[in-house]
Amino acid sequence: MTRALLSLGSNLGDRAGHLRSAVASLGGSVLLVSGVYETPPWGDSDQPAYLNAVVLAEDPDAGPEDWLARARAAERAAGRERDPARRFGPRTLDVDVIVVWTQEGTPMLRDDPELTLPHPRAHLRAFVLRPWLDIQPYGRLPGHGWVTDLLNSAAVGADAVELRPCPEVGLESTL
Ligand code: PH2
Ligand code: MG
Ligand code: MG
Repeated sequence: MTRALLSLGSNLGDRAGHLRSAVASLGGSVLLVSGVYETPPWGDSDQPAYLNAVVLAEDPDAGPEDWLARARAAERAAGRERDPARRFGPRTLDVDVIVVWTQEGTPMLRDDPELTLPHPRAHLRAFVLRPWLDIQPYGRLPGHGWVTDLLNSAAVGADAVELRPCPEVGLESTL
């Protein structure tokens, strides 16, 4: 059994619909769904605002590579097209595997070009940390500490105030 924290992001097309489809595609493995936030684009400002959320999921059989495969399947289903020239460019759906824990709660590590765990930039991304705080008030990012402290750090705090909660999307009510 593993648990995975997955981040969802969309800034093209029916953004809320893409997030909803991603949660639906994860099916019965979904334990918790965060609120949705509209967030200014990070890394490449020349693109529309994103909707972001996170999901905590659990599966008796899935390992880290299975979570990655499920993330990619959800992206494909949303018609995701990868532009190799624009790593941080716009996308219909992005599903990133942020942390995977064993049954005992030990974070699993991966250092692979296809999958780095924990996600190497999660500690810098308010659009991952803020929704994560919604569902795990005592969440810890392995190697970086408490989610709540990271959100208050100088690097992330300025971005965190720019996030707009979107209760009208109601993603958490899809459970
Ligand atoms: N994803 C990116 C690049 N920039 N900015 C926001 N606000 N949210 C995202 O999910 C995001 C981004 C590439 O994965
Ligand atoms: Mg991403
Ligand atoms: Mg991604």
